[in-house]
Amino acid sequence: MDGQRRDANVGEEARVVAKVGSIESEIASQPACWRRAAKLAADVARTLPAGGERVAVAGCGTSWFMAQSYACAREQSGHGETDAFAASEMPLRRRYDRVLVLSRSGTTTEVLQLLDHFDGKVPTVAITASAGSPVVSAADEAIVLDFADEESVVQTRFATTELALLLTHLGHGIGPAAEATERLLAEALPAELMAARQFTFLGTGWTCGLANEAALKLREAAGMWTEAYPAMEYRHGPAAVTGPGSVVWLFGTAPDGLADEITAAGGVAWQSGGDPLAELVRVQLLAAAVARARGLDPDRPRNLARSVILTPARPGSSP
Ligand code: F1P
Repeated sequence: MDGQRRDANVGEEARVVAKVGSIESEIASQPACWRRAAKLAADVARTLPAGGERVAVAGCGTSWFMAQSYACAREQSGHGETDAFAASEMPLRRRYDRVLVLSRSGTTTEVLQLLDHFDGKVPTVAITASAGSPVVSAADEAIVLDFADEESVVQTRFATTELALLLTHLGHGIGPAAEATERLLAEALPAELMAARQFTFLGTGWTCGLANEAALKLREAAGMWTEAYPAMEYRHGPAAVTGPGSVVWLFGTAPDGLADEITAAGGVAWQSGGDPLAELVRVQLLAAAVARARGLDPDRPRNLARSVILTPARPGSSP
């Protein structure tokens, strides 16, 4: 198959041919993974937070940003108060009815420490890609999305698939996002995005988490200078970095007049108005393409591992 590989992880309906490496294959398989997750949502409904529960969602890196999107979508659609935390920063004294943790690897130290803390105190649920991972035994209940697991160190489809599951559980149909993504996968990446030197991603509501994830993707895979903010925060400082070679990427509707200000500063205001999840996929494709154009391997970026496992400090070592 000459450098091409068949993706066997997501079932017949999701088979795609990779053009270059794992990440491109995994990115392209997302619509199929989302539809599969949407079908699964009814089967796992009783494991996921019930309406009215006060919920905390925690994770690290990409998983934290998916937690942010879900928390906002859940609260805004009237299902109950929902907070998202980096697993290392969750306040341990607050009262929650359920704690949900997200971890593709199921081995991330900070997530396991949280589950250990809440053991026997609060019902816990983990969503992971790996049935044999420590989070499955550490949480009271677990949902295993092994069909969306990935070879690439950089997360793409696992993260969006768990979000698709959670959004479906909230009553949001994933079909339009999947269709928009299929159309987008057939498009070429715009030259002005490939040529940019700096990206600022802006979101509102549940797309703030997507903006954070978009910025992380370009940092992780391509080592790029990226930032992310709630859209209304852009004028409170972040505007200072916009200039020639900047792209300010707006998920959702731009605040009045912002696109003109970005253009006047010499930047590109990128606002497709398309489905936010499909736009995140465009960023993933861009991250892989920019990495390869720079001679980097987007599947195995420097200084990154599939999961972060911290070794305990030795007694007597300095703080
Ligand atoms: C979390 C995470 C990823 C990151 C890198 C290291 O992993 O921080 O977001 O991209 O791969 O691990 P997990 O807890 O979801 O496995």
